[in-house]
Amino acid sequence: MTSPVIAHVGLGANLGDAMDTVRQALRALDRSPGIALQAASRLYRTPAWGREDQPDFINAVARVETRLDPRGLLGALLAIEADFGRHRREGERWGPRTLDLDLLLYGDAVIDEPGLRVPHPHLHERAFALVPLLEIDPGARIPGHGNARDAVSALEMSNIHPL
Ligand code: PH2
Ligand code: MG
Ligand code: MG
Repeated sequence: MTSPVIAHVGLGANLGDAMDTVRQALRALDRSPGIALQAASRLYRTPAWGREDQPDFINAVARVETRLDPRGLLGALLAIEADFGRHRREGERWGPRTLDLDLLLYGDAVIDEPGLRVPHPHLHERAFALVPLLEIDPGARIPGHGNARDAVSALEMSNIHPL
């Protein structure tokens, strides 16, 4: 436990009823001890990034206030993923998932530890995360990369559709 910090969480799903899953996951985040939901973006339909042979994703970004330290917050995110029936398997990198919760930003912290990298190492190159992030926080900064607004301007955004 620490004094309250603002963190941003990316939500993604592309198996089952992905819209319902993301909406329920936002509520689950807010109910999770030590985490208060401050703002949530709209839901977006986005083409799969990294591995294109899979269904479109539903993505959103949440701003939370948390008293958990980064490890504690990550643990809470993994627990919510598991509650939604996500089973991690070998070799599933960038593959389809019932629910993915990614720690995108934790205040202005820069962390590079096994299993915990903040800012999320791909945030600055993913329009599916940057567009919803900018919707709720137009001035967002990515430590080590500058303004989120500048990062997104280099990316294809025309296929990121709010629902
Ligand atoms: N997540 C990935 C890999 N590719 N593509 C989109 N559009 N949205 C995602 O959330 C996503 C992805 C790995 O977590
Ligand atoms: Mg992810
Ligand atoms: Mg993840």
